[in-house]
Amino acid sequence: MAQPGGPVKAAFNNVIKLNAYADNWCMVYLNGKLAGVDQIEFLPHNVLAINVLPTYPMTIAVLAKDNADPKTGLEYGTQIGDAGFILKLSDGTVTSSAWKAKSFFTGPLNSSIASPKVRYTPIPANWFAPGFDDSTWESATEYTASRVNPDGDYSSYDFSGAKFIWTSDLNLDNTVIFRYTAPKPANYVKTWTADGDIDITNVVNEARLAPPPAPALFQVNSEGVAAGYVLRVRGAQQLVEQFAGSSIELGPGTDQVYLVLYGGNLPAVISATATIGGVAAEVAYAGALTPANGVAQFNLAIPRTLAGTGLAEVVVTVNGKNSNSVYVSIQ
Ligand SMILES: [Ca+2]
Ligand SMILES: [Ca+2]
Repeated sequence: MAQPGGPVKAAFNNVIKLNAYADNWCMVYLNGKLAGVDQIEFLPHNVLAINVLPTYPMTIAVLAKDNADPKTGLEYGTQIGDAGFILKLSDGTVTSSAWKAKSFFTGPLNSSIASPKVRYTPIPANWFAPGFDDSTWESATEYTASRVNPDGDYSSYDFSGAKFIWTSDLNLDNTVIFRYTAPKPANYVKTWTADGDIDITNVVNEARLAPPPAPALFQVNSEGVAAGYVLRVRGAQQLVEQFAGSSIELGPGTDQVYLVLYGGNLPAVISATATIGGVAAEVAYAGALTPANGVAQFNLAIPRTLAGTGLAEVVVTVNGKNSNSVYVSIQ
């Protein structure tokens, strides 16, 4: 029993159930923290069921993948597979068109099976964070259960009242992120006051789950194109520009142009240097994202001497260890 005036610990009856079903795979973040990952990389139909100690408002962010070859978007060689996602929390929160959706891997473009091409959009940092701006994303599209055709144990879990959702293209959009912030349910009263003392925000590095210590730079595709964006400081303005699939323009000499890159496997940063196209580039920032999730960000000032370089190799060096090489193109 709690002492009068002392901390009140959460009990098991404070826990709610989360059921998620993805055709074919998903991972779920709640309020910026990884809450659950489908353990099975590929099963045609599977349910992820987890216990949740809720905190409201609750930002739910889901990355879902359809079964699709990363190079062609096809499955089983020559087929275009369809997708679908549904989620319900026992507090009554359900998937619907009130959720946001965005595709980051689409293909085969124009449904061309004979000559399959795919399109990738870099997944933004902190897509899972409560404060992430998804205001420009499309609303999720609802699909009937008969269209998605869920199978297996699906019917033994409670999804009543929830809608199947995806983007507007159930066939070609293969990696989709959904976001929704659930308000505090009416009449909900939080009865516990002790949030605990455990800190698991850095458990990946702490438990040596990822192979440190070389920093890893994320890439958009198998050709090594860097994952990130360009931040252009022009007077009092800060302009964000995408560079995947295009060249970076350095612009007028008064612009300060930064390459913002994402990566992982970042140890505690004691020293950080970088080269772009073999030229030393100032590291304006090297560190973890907030909330911490094992993803690192590197802000590199692009030297103006690189104008006209074309394809340029980027390497960061943290505590004396070189990262893999990624590539950008500079006009
Ligand atoms: Ca598909
Ligand atoms: Ca599928």
